[in-house]
Amino acid sequence: MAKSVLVLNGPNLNMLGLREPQIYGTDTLAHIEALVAEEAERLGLAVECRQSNHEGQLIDWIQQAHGEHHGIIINPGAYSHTSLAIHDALKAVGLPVLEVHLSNIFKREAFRHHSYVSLVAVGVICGLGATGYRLALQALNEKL
Ligand code: CA2
Repeated sequence: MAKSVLVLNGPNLNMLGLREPQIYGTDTLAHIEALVAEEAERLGLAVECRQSNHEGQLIDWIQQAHGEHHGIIINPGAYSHTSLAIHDALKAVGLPVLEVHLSNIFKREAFRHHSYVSLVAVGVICGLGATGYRLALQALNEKL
């Protein structure tokens, strides 16, 4: 059976392509999810993409990934820098996690330089836009 990957996007990422293209590019979230689906098919992986603006919803999906998915790719958005609860949920679920950021968070404000999620991630990809999700799928595929 195909290994399954859960791809989570956090708050405001539903706005992609609509605002701040100089930071986040012109791709919409739907376009990024289509690229992810295409790459997953090429790799022979099953994939499920979800986005929420709510911390608790993201945590529920992370918990439910147990027994359902084999790995998680997450762009936690601003929760990267604030959410100990998402950190704890990812740690508890025990699946390999790849963290993705569209922008290079290290070239931006100091408050974006720390991520609670990075502490529980196998790896972090940032600054490569939509390509980051494709690379994360490839990296996770090698881990699974
Ligand atoms: O670079 C990333 O992918 C971020 O996770 C994006 C978050 C930001 O808080 C992180 O520091 C880095 C923000 C997502 C906001 O997305 C928007 C997209 C279009 C218009 C407005 C916001």
